[in-house]
Amino acid sequence: MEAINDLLNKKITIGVTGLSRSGKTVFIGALAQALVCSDAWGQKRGLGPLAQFGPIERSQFRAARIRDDVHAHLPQFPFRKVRDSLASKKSSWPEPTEGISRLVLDLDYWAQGWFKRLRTVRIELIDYPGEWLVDLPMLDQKYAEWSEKTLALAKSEIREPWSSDYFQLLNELSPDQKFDEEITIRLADKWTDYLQCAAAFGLSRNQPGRLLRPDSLRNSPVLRLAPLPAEFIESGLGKGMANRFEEYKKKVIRPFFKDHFSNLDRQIVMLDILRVLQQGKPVFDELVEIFREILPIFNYGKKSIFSWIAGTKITRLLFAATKADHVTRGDRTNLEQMVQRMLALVDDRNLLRSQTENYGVMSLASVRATEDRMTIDHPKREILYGHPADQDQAGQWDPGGLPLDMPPDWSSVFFQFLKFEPQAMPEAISQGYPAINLGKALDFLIGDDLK
Ligand SMILES: Nc1nc2c(ncn2[C@@H]2O[C@H](COP(=O)(O)OP(=O)(O)OP(=O)(O)O)[C@@H](O)[C@H]2O)c(=O)[nH]1
Ligand SMILES: [Mg+2]
Repeated sequence: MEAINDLLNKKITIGVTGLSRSGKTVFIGALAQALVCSDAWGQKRGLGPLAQFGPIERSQFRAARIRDDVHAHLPQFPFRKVRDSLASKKSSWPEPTEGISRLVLDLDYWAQGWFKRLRTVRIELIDYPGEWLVDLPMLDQKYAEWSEKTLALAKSEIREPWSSDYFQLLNELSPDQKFDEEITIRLADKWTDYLQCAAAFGLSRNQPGRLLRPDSLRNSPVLRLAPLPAEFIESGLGKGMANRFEEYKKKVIRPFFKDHFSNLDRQIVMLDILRVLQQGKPVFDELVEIFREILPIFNYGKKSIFSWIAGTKITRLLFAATKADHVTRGDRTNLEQMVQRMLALVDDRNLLRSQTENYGVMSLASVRATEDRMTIDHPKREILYGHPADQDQAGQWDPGGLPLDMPPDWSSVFFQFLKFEPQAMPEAISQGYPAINLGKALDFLIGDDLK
């Protein structure tokens, strides 16, 4: 009977992406825990981690179940590990994850109508690295052109300290170098080291993205790829690398968009805009640039210049400004507006804004690590109470205010990004974690499907 129901039930695939450390794992872990524990909040409307999720507010939601048996042959999102680290006595943030993983949940709800009917919607949450999306512009380029652009970027003031070893290695090679796997391995390794440093600083234009997040392709020859200067392009090495570049497009980038991205029905993009602000102008500028390059892919496959790749099915696209518990309450609306304005800056062809029903921006804290407080002294100010990772204990902190201009006036930005430890959450195992806008985000993504 379950097998028949499985066939009949509606299925929604939700992509969860964002650059490394943007909050994908915490989001999926917190959302699944909140759904599984939703009965704890059944009688308390407007409260709990899923407040503002329509089906709960309307008392239509019944229960959620994790389905370990569906896609049992594919890597599963480490739900239990994430829960155990956050909900243990001494809670801690979950470990970084790599590559793609999924979590399937069945959501039971009472459908509206003349008589009460119990229905099920299956959601599949897919965690995949935003670094893979960054490869999209490579599809339109030839190896020589890509090399030229990528090396110019590597020489920029901010990136140059990390790329100098790579240029040093190039200096040791002759422009008529033969193709040799030993050399491609050394080049790709050095290029990867450089990309890792740039990514750790928060820079986002890191290609090829799979070198940072290889997942199942780790150690495969197709990833022995790095850019070469113009004088190498006609050499054996240059021709071999150009072939590898085409192979990378054919075997890595295209299959990702065709077989995976094209199957997503909804998409949430996690944006750690606070960290970007903290890191300053070069990091902000790169984020804007990369968004400009990849945004057309989200144009729901209609008039997208990339619709030939797959034609995406994505009908709802949410940009979430994560870690919203790092700013004071009054600044959370500013946080959303910052992302709105950044997207407006990028979306000059109005691809997104012409479809406002289907696209949204929200500030989000999937697991809230701070509390909102006011100072005792006059004039009273909003501040945060929490435990920064580099302090012995919890206390009150003023993170400063968010800039209101877009692009920000960098000379007057005063915002301090403190990394907070999660609070001890003994009730989380049965009630989920405290959150900001988690239910609202879920409502935007699937609220209308549970009516
Ligand atoms: N205060 C707070 N911190 C958060 C929140 N979400 C994520 N973080 C912080 O951001 C870090 C990264 O979060 P993850 O969810 O692991 O990020 P990710 O996108 O899965 O990162 P990768 O697995 O490296 O790709 C966490 O270890 C926390 O320090 C949140 O809602 N509130
Ligand atoms: Mg992760």
